[in-house]
Amino acid sequence: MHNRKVAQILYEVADLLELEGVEFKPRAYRRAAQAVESCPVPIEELVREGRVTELPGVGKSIAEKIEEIVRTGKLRYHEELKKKLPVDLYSLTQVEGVGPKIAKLLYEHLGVKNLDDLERAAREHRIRTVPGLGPKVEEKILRGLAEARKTEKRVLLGIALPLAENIRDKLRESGLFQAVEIAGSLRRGKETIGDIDILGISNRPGVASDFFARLPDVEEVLAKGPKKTSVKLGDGLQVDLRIVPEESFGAALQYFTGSQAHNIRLRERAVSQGYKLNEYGVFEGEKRVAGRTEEEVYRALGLPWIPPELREDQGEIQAAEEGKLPVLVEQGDILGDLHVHTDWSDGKGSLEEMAAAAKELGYRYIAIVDHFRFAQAIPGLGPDELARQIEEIRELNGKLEGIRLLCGVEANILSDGSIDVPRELLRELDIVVAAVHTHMRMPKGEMTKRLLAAIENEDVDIIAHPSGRLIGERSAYEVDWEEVFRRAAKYGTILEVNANPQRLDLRADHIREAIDTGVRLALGTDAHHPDHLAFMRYGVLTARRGWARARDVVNTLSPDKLLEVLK
Ligand code: DGT
Ligand code: CA
Ligand code: CA
Repeated sequence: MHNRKVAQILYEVADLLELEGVEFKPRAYRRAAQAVESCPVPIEELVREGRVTELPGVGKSIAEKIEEIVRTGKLRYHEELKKKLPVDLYSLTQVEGVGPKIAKLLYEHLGVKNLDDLERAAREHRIRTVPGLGPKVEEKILRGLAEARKTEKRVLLGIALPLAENIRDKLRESGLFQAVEIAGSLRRGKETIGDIDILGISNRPGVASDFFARLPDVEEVLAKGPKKTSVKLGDGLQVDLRIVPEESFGAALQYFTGSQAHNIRLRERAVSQGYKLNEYGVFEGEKRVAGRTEEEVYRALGLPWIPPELREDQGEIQAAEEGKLPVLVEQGDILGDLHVHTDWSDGKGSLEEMAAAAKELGYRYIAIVDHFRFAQAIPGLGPDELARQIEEIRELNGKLEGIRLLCGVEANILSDGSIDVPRELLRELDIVVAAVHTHMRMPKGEMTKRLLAAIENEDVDIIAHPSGRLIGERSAYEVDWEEVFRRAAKYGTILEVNANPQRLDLRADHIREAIDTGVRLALGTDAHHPDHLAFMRYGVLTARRGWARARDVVNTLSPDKLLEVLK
């Protein structure tokens, strides 16, 4: 039972409960599903060790349900709920334009149970005949279907990267390779990964390929040869290992890192300069003039080395040519995490534990921004608790060495754009993060107004996960981004790059647009557990894909400078 499968059942329970008009519970199940999905250890292991409640957002009751799923492969509660709507709700709601309510309508009127049914109904123009739906909805669903088919089998960066690094390290340690590197979309830091590409140099390619094919994570060998071996891992992810000659390793690394669009552009450049470029090298006639390293390949084409995160044919080759490549922000530039939860709200670590974990990472500060409770049953601090937490943090800061906790809150942006935390409390805080957590399906104009109101609110420092998307799970709000970025720049409101692998929000192209408009960014992991602080790397990768430099990111500043900016 893989984590993903368990998460799917929990997501379905959330949707089914929502359809029944149940309050709060859907959110709890969704949070649990996310926690299971992004948990780096197999859920079976947690069940075996009785540690399921360590997952953020998982209390005793949902933990028991997770245990039942792992034990029996299903959940009675889920089966019971499903009787009223026996459809593949999980897959259907992956399609943009199809939420649980529409899925229910489509089932009741057209008998749509799965993606194939949905596709048929859309193509035959039957969706527009359903009361309440129309041609516009039908078109949106058709577009969403094409997109869903494409992303169906893609895996989150945060899942794929640790898996790939683990394989890479085992290959390196085997002593059978002179070099091993990760290539493909993973090296470019893309938010989702189709398959893992690994390149190696080996003077014993046969033995080396065998070793790879026999790694314990491998479930199935799809193809095996001295040059290329493809395998499938337990959770269905494919890994391609290519063994290439030393003299063309750089050219192969360049080629298999992609993107395809970048490669095509680079090849055109090579041709226009009288060269040939392929995965074996840069050639002048029959003579290889470069290929051993990537630097050599780019240099032969008159360019500096281009960071993989920029290789998307978005103007990077021209920037390289003009000597205008940005010096991208690096993990080492980040001096603190600006989005951290604790067990005061729905996190699993105490203030002390989160501080210790942050110190371990070499940080100088973290912002404690626990949820504010604006409605009952949503775990969060009330005004009195927040006031007490502020005192406790101040006291703790007196004792802690080498790390400083900033007092903050994650306030809710209500439907009218106002903030739910009382002003006099906001004034006590070092940092105020605000985010949308409810009423997410507002029309574009209203959602834009709502965000703008929060941006213009002088008490608000940072807008967290501005688009609200959950990759592969929930699409972003409809928002006029240009206007949001303009206003954020004008009012000096910082926008977050949420580093949680399921969010990566803002996303890369929005980051670039925001920076160009003059917006400053804050990187935060949204950690609900000490281990989550390590998500920062995904935020850094995403910021780099958005062409962000250290100076665009406020948490590269020293504690004093940061506090000045926040004032
Ligand atoms: P993915 O796996 O869908 O997340 O994305 P990539 O970029 O890893 O794509 P993949 O695994 O199909 O191929 C790895 C790289 O190899 C790709 O980024 C560029 C290069 N490549 C693959 N096929 C072609 C091709 O037909 N033409 C060119 N120019 N490059 C290719
Ligand atoms: Ca790939
Ligand atoms: Ca591949």
